[in-house]
Amino acid sequence: MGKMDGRVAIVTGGAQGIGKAIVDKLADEGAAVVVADLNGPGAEKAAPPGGLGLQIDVSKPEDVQRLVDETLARYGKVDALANVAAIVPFTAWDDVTFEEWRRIMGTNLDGTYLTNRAVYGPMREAGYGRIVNICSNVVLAGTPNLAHYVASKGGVWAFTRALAREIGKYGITVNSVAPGLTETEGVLASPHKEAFDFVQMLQCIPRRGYAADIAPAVAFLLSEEAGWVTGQMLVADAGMSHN
Ligand code: 4PL
Repeated sequence: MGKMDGRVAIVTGGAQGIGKAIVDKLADEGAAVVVADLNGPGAEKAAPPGGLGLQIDVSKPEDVQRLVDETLARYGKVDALANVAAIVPFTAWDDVTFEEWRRIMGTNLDGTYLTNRAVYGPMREAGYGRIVNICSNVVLAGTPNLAHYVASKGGVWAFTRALAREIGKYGITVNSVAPGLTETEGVLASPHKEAFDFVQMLQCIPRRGYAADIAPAVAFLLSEEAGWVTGQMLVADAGMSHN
C-alpha cells in the first residue's frame, strides 16, 4: 500500500517488460490496475489480485474505447494511465517500407492519441488525472536502425508537451518517461541486445538497465504528489543523455 491507495490505473503493454514492472509497482503502491495487452492471456496473468487483464490492440479505436468502458464499468473511474504499448523494431533505413512505417506509427503514435483521448473524458469529468506516455532516449540520440521508431517517439514527446498545455486546467498532468536501452524479453529477443556494452559506456552508471529501474519514475509521475510537474520528459537512462 502507498501513494496509489484508492487509485485506478490503466497500463497498456502491461503483460511483459517495462509495462509489467509498472503494473507491479503501481499495485505495490495500492492501485487497482487494469492491464491491457495485445497478448490477452499475458494481460490476465499479469493483472494483480483485484485487477483486470484485457486483450487490447491500442492501434484500434474500438479496442481502446472498450478498455476504458470496462475500466469504468468495473471501478467507476480512471485516475492514471501508463501508455507503454509500443513496437520496438530494428530496421535499417533501406528496409523501412511505407507499410512498416505505418505499422509503427499505428501502435506507437496512434495508440498514444487513442489512449490519451479515451481517458481524457472521464478524467476531465473527475477534475483529476495523471498520464505518463513512455518515450525513449532515442529521441535525443538518433539511434540507428530505428528511424520510424525514433519518429514515433519524437511524436510522443512533442504530443505530451502539447497536451499538457491544454488540459492542465482540468487537473490533469501529462508527462513522458524516456528509458534508455532496457533488458526486457523484447529487447533480449532482438538485435538491440548487441548494443548493451556500447550503451553502458555512455551511461554514468555502468550496468544494464532493468524494467524495475524505470517503474519508480513512472509511479512518481502517476501519483497525486507529482501534481506540479507536467509537460516534462523524465529521462531514466543512467545518465546516457545528460543535457
Ligand atoms: C539506447 O528505446 O533507448 C536501443 C531500442 N537503444 O529501443 C529503445 C537505446 C533501443 C534505446 C532503445
